[in-house]
Amino acid sequence: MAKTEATRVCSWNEWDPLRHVIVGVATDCHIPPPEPAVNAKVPDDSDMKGRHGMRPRETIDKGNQLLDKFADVLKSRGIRVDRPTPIDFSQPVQTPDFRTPTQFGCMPPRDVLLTVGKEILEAIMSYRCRWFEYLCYRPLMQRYWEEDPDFRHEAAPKPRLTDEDYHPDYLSHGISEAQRLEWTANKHFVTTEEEPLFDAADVLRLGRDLVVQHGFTTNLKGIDWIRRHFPDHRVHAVNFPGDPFPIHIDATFTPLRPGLILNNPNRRLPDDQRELFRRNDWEIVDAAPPAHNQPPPLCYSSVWLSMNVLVLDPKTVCVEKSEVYQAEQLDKLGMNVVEVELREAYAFGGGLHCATADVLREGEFEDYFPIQPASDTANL
Ligand code: DAV
Repeated sequence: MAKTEATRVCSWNEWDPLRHVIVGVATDCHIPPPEPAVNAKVPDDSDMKGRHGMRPRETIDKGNQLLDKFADVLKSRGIRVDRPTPIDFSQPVQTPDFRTPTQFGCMPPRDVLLTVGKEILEAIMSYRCRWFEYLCYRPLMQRYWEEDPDFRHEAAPKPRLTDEDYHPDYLSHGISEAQRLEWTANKHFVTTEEEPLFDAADVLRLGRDLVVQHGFTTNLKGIDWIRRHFPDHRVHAVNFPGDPFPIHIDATFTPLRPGLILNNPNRRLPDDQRELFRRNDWEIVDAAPPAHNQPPPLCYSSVWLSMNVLVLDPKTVCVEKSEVYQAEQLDKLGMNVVEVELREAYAFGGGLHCATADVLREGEFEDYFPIQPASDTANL
């Protein structure tokens, strides 16, 4: 899309041909200071434990270099790319309910911005350090609002994020993996049901159906909020019991095209939640293993960012360059693979899908699941 073409916001799913996208920026990214939701996510043996403040300068420079190159790859394929404007993340966040000494960053945009049709919705967010992150995207939102008369710019209600939002048993040290897996299986997550909470990256857009992960960053009230906010959609709550740190659905369940989804083999969708896909002949396949057995330094995401791919159209997918097994599998599944080097930017909060947020994909609002499961609302 040429720069002179008027801005149009519209994206209904994760696979239609991508025309316009936001790519995050690593500038001034901080390791957040301790707070309940962050403490629960960062593993005890992580090199991020006990550290906070601006991330090492050389990692920021390298991260920006890779993100710029990723943007160039997308531009060379005719996709318009916009970038957020970082605010000063060394500033504290103070509300009547909490104070945190510093903030987070503006990577990854996927966590904050949920594009559904002609709407971009600023998510609630469950980390105190990410409370003001939407400000980094406001220059773009304002521009889209001025240039596209059909664009709906929405913001979900800002949360209080008092201590009532977090279960105290997640805040102790030395929680075993077995304990975490038991809690996850019982849907006992760090966030409580005090108020609606969701991150945008817990939501998959599949046309008329939105599939939302219930986990650390999104609670049932948050899913109910999404359901009430999008009355023309059907909203399905899912959870993945094999994930000891369930934040964001996009390293767990990755749609590639109508009828085909990759699922993390360590975090399989439980049988009783597969009905929607089964009834409509969608195939759920195990993702290939990651190429690495450790995340890169100062990274709080798992090695499964291997499956955090960005679909450019139903036949084309961007895969991180070192993730050779994932690339091979996608090739076998009939996709053209575009390699993108981004591993050294993983520490900023994610891979290729996380690092982006949709503005425009071609295609219409479609119903890919005409046969709905009988028992669906049981999940909510
Ligand atoms: O597997 O650590 C990362 C998802 C980031 N958006 C994981 C989830």
